Amino acid sequence: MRALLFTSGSPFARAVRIILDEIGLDYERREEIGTPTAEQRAATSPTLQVPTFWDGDLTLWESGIIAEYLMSTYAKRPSVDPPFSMNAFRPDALWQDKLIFSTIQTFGTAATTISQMKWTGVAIDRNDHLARAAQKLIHILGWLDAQLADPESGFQPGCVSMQDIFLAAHVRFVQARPLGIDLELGRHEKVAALLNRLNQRDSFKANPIWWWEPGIIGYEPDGTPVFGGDT
Ligand SMILES: N[C@@H](CCC(=O)N[C@@H](CS)C(=O)NCC(=O)O)C(=O)O
Repeated sequence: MRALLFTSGSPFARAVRIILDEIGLDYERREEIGTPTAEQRAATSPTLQVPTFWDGDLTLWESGIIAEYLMSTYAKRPSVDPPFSMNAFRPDALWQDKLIFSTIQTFGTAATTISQMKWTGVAIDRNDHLARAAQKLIHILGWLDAQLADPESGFQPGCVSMQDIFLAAHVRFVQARPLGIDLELGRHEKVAALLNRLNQRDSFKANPIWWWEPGIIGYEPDGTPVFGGDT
């Protein structure tokens, strides 16, 4: 049994779904609609977060761990140009790749914290820590842009890396919500070019991120939001 628990909007889970497609693995999609109780979430992970992944007897949470597991366990790579990397972290650039990945995950944590706080009543302009988190996003993007060799390369030149995929998932998450954050992608041309290329891949098209704001309860097949409920 292979299965993934996720919410439609989670950028961490979206990156894992894209990686599952890049590797060509079938899995049961356990998509969560609505907000489960803490006890319900605790049944699948002590962090109370998604994604959680099951593969046979193994249960994993933390999206980076799931991605690393998938890449090191499954060697199959469908032929796509450029190919999906064989390595989560290249042996000859181990610490560089790890540092870039951790920094990208810090970007994702800052972005999802801003989002969760906004929908629970605290916007960026009302809280100094959230304002700092928004500044962090811009600084991280600037640093990541400087790590890319040129506008044609990702973080592992010659292939698509998990670093590329997670960054794209996090940036597109910020852009798909009314958070009041301008990521100034025009100032980060190498990142912008990378994200535009990734948008063309089948794995990204099969796992789209759609606009979300309070009141949206679902989507038409083309991504048009369906409004309902009382929020
Ligand atoms: N470090 C975790 C972060 C996952 C995460 O933040 N998931 C969010 C959805 S995007 C979540 O489940 N939030 C609910 C909560 O934190 O209570 C990972 O990489 O999997």
